[in-house]
Amino acid sequence: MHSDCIFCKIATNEFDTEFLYESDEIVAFRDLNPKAPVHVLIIPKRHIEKISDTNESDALLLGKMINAANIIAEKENINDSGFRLVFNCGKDGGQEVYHIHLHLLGGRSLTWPPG
Ligand code: DGP
Repeated sequence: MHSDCIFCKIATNEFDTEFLYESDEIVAFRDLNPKAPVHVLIIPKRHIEKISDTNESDALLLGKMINAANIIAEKENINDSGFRLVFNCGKDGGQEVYHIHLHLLGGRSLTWPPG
C-alpha cells in the first residue's frame, strides 16, 4: 500500500468504489473518464508501478488479471461483440496512474491504430 497512490486507496476501498470483480489479489472498477461504453480497470491490490517492472514471477498474477477481464466482459455482455485489453506503460505509452492497470474497453467498434 502506497499512501500517495490513488489506485492503492481504491483497492483498499477507501472511497467506497463499486467493484465489478474482486479476489484476494485483484479488484476491478469503472474508469472515471470512460473512452468506450464499457471501460473497466483491472488492478492488482499489490502496488506495482509499471508493467515493465513485472517479471516471470508475476506471470500468474497477470494471467489472473486477464481472466478477470474475461469474466467482466461476459457480465457486461461484450464477449460476442469483442473488446480490447490495454496496458499503457510509461510516458510514451500514455500512462497517467503509476499503479499497473489493465484497461478493458468495449461496447463500440474501436479503431486501430490507437492515437
Ligand atoms: P492510464 O493512462 O493507462 O494511466 O489510465 C489511467 C486511467 O485511470 C484513466 O483512464 C482515468 C482513470 N482514473 C484516474 N483516476 C481515477 C480514479 O480516481 N477513479 C477511477 N475510477 N478512475 C480513475
